Formats: sequence, structure tokens, C-alpha cells
Amino acid sequence: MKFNLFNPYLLAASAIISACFILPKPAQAASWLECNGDSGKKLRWSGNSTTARINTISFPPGSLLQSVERGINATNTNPSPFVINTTTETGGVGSGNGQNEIYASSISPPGVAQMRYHCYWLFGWHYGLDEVDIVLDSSGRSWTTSQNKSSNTVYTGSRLPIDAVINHEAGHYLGLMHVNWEYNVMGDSWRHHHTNGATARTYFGEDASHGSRVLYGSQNSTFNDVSASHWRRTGASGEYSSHGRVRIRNASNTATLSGITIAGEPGYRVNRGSTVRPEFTIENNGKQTHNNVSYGIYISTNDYISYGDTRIGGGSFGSIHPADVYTTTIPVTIPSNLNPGQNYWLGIIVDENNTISEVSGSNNRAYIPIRVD
Ligand SMILES: [Ca+2]
Ligand SMILES: [Ca+2]
Ligand SMILES: [Ca+2]
Ligand SMILES: [Ca+2]
Ligand SMILES: [Zn+2]
Repeated sequence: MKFNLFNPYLLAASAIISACFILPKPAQAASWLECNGDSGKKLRWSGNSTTARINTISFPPGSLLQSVERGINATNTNPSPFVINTTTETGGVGSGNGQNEIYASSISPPGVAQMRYHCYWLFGWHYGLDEVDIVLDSSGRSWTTSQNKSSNTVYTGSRLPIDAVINHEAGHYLGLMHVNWEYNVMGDSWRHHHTNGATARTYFGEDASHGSRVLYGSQNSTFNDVSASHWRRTGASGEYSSHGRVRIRNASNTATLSGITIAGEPGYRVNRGSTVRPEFTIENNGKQTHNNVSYGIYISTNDYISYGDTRIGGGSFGSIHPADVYTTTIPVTIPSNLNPGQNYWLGIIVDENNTISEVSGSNNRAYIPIRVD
């Protein structure tokens, strides 16, 4: 989709948008800004890399700096050729100083990307991004530098992961805008993780990766990555997509099973020998369609899904396109020999037979807690 930015009276070199206050309209793909309503004039950087200066007064070397760098790395793990390089500085910060900076200050939202761009006609069109600053709120918000789900407020902790908000704001840095019609990091980035065992990793995801390709094209080198998540889109909240955990549906997919909290996370009660439909979000974060993608469904005695767990089903997804996030349910029969009253974790492994040469194979697994009755 597009936002028309042309102001015929604007001949100044630069204008600014605080990316948290743009109103979007529903459309098919990721979103970005367009100069004069022209799809040939997308607002992006003129080259395929820029440098962001991480302020080490805000984020000192150690876990704070690492969490910011991890968020940028998550954004950089996309199939476009564009790369955000990082360096550090201790100098002054501000919008309009010609430097792309990442720093902390007292602001109202948790994070904001201040995007400076130009879009004007002067004997020809001139347009593009000029400077983007990423600012995180410093006014006593409970941040964490950890990827442990025991720290994360959307799991069993109480804190907001720095890397997740950096990942979202770095999407603005590329030129992407908010999306509320698909599960994506430019919506609710707090609930947009690859989680297996104790670790919940923020990631850029299919829709933003698609957006990065719309803006910058596809990189020449091979970039394959399918993944599985236990988050899904549940609706829209203003310009952001709302996300919640995936569910377990009944065999006919007409109702959701009864819920139960297991180890602090949302789980479901299942009967031994019954057929149920666990739900998972499957993404293709790469640049090409993958056909006949294998998957297996597993029963685990813990929240870490591995090939060592008990395989109870599987098959293949016919075609996984790199532009439409695929949240689906998969019928599977709960084994009769499980222990009643015990907690298990129902998991998926995609590209189970490892035929796709991937950027990351560690994001191919996701789980749903279950209590067996
Ligand atoms: Ca500076
Ligand atoms: Ca700046
Ligand atoms: Ca296991
Ligand atoms: Ca993968
Ligand atoms: Zn935003």
C-alpha cells in the first residue's frame, strides 16, 4: 500500500514523520511511503546500506548495546540487499543533524522512528529518505535485554524486550510503515517471536521481508527461510495488527478446545485418542516460493521441541508463498498411551526433512502446551 506524501508547496529539503502517528489504510502487502502517489517513487534510501550510530550513553557496551545490535540484526536478516550497518558514538543526538542515531529519551510511546525524507518537484522529482533516528523511551519503562521468556511480559515475565522494539523501528528505518491486516513485526512486535524452550527470539518475518523486497529488490545471493511461530493475527488495533497465541481447535475446526494455563502459558485440554487441530503460523521469509514443504507434528514432555520427541503426524504444505502469512490448523490424533493429567507440549517442525538450505533452521519449531485428559 502507499501513503501519498507530496505537498506541492513543500520545496524545503526535508520533512519529518514520527512513524508512530501515521494513519494507514488496509491493502494487500506490506506498507511504505510514496512520493506524489506514484508507485515508482517509493521513499527509501538511495543505496543499499546506511550506518546507524548507537549512542553508548543510552546503551553502554554489554547487554544493553548487544540487545540493540540484536534487534538491528533481526531486521537485517531479510531477503533484500539493504543492510543497516552500526557503529557507536557518545556525541549529541537529534533529528535533522544529518546522523542516523539510536538513543534513549523520555518519550510517550515505547519507541519511535523519526523519519526525515524529501519529496518535491524542482525541474524533476526528488524523493527519498534522508535521516532516520530510533528513540526508545527512557522514562522508567521496564525494559529487558534478555531473550528469556521468563523475562518477557508476553510470556511469564514482566519486561519489554529491547530487541523487539528495535526490530520494529528498524523496519521504519528501511522505509516500512505499520500494517494491521496481517501478522507482522510492523504491527504488534511484542507478540511476534520464534519460541522454543526458554528462548523467545524477535524476528523480521514474512510481511516485512516482502516489504523490504518491494523497496530494495531481492538480494542476489540465496536467501531461503521458512519458519513456524505460535503467534497469530487476531485483529487490528488502530494501525497495528493485534496478535495472540495460536489455538487448538476441535476435529471439525468449528470450536476452540477448553483452555488451561500450563507453566504460565496458554494451553489446551485434549483427550487421549481424540483428533484435534493445533494451529500454527507458517512463514516464508525468503524471496521465492517453496513447494511441498515437509512438516512433522510432535509430542514433547517439555517446552522444547526436537527430533527426539515423539512424532505423531506430519505431511507437507503444497506451496508456501513469500508474501502471504499462513496460519493454519493441522489434524492430528492424540496418542492413547499418554499419561492422563500430565502436561505435554504439542509441537511442529517445518522443513522436517531438511530439504531447504536455510538462513536459519532454528526457527522452524513451535509449541502449544496441552493437558492430557
Ligand atoms: Ca550524534
Ligand atoms: Ca539524527
Ligand atoms: Ca522435547
Ligand atoms: Ca528456518
Ligand atoms: Zn512503529
